Amino acid sequence: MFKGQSSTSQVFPFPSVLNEEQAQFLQELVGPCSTFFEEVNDPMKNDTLEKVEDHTMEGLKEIGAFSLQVPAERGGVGLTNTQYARLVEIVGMDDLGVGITFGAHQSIGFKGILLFGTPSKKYLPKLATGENIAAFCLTEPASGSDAASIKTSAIRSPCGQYFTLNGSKIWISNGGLAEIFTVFAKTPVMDEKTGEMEYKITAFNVERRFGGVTQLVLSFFFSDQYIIYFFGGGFKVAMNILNNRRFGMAAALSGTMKGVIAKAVDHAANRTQFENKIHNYGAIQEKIARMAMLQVTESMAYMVSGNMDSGATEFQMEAAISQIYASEAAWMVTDEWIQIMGGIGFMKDAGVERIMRDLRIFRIFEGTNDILQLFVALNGFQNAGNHLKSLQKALKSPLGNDDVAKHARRKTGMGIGLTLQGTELNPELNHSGELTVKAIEQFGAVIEERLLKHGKRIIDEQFVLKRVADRAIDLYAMVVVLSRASRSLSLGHPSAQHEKMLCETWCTEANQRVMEDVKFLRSGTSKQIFKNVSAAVVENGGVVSPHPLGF
Ligand code: MYA
Repeated sequence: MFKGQSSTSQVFPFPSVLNEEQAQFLQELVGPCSTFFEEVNDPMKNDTLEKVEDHTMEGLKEIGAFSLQVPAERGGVGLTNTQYARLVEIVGMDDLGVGITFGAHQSIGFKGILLFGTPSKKYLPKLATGENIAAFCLTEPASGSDAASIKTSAIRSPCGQYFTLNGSKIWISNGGLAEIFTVFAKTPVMDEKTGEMEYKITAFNVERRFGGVTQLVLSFFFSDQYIIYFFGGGFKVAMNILNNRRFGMAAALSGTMKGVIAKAVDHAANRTQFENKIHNYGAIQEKIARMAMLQVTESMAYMVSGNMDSGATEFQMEAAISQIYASEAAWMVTDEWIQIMGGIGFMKDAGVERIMRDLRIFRIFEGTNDILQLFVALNGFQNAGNHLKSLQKALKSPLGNDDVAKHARRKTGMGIGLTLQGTELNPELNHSGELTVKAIEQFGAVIEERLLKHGKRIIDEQFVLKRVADRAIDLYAMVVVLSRASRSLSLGHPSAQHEKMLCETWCTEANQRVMEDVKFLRSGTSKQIFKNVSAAVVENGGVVSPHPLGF
């Protein structure tokens, strides 16, 4: 996309990765899992207690909910990413609070052990049964978004056998319950090139029983037999743990949205005002239709998990996109639910308030959406930048060079002949496919222009980066819903025409957003206004303009 090209092998056809046995196993789990959440879990009660009720925790452990992705031979349920996504949808529909408790345990708490640990039997059996709970300790009081700036130190003992960790970690989900911590700390490491000592991040497994854990402050003393991660490579370990689980957030939130939409529709179908059920009014209809369009989230979750199951290793951008999109969409859908319910929706007993409160953190934790937007945009620019280097070379001897010809055509707003023909795009969606490739071409053109203008300094252009990320999300969503709707049309699903409508509407609107932002990015004017206004407000310590009436 960032190169203005379409490379569709990972998105067409929509990944359907479960074999018969896996699909059957999943079916067997879905029923009991749904029943458990309907009959045992009480979200309101958990909320009042500010913890998951004990009997629910025990029940979750019994059904294996604490080891969903631990391989069966290591004591877990052994789910693929796609199977996991389906189950966490059920959790997200019922109670995000429970999702956070068991998500913090397995999707980040001990994910590092699963992904990078030696296959020892030391931790996993007890973590898999939920007898031991795990927590992920990265963030510190002075290190939030800037994760590489952590200060917690790990100093090796003179005998070389032990490490002492000192530092403070905050916002540790399950911090009070956990027995096993994945702790990120800086260790002095010799740089092989310069021969100088540098402080680099290493990930450590720490057990509470080592002692030295007080609230907020860690001070451990432990033997190095517990280090399982590459020395000095801990930053990437942290990032990869987060990359690996972002689709899970999208899946859980897709479940939340489905639950929310059902409740909003129930209200709209039964509430009468002005002598008519309110779902008959255009204003409500548009809200419901927009809520339904957010099935994009579901499609993204299964696209990313399917790609991961097929062995893709470079999915960090897609994973970040799915997290940003899902958390924004779920917030929007829930806000509209309140709006449809009116005053009743605002009251605690309606249950929306709890969901909204739980949802709010999803736009912040595991990387704020603002940081993830920068991540998506900068990665895309970096990728396009490598391509641009060869283009710049080619521009010096342009004759007969295909890339140069394409560059010239795009510059003048002409198409370069991108097409989704030849993929498994269903012909009924040809028009939406056209809108998508046109948007990709123009997006690629503007990326190239910005790179030529800013070069490496693009990193400082956050106004540009934010817009680029938003439009990259739109483009990815277009391709994903095209792929999903194509699959439904081709298989003759009963909902295929409905999915086609959603897809067409999404593609039309997303194309308009891309084209508008392409114009905006080319104009390059507004950012100075934002800078000036913000600088004045900050300097003034608040609103600058006096009261309009002078009092
Ligand atoms: S945990 C805390 C979450 N905290 C964060 O996410 C911190 C956000 N910050 C960052 O991600 C990084 O600091 C950023 C980079 C991105 C800003 N994948 O120079 P760099 C590589 C792979 O860009 P920086 C929490 O909230 C990069 O290519 N590689 O670094 C728990 C480069 O490599 P090289 C990556 O400018 C909440 C190198 O690293 C990635 O310092 C509880 C340096 O990069 C990446 N993503 O900052 C949740 N990023 O040197 C409960 C960078 O080779 C669970 N790199 O070029 C909830 C579950 C609910 C769901 C329910 C389920 C049931």
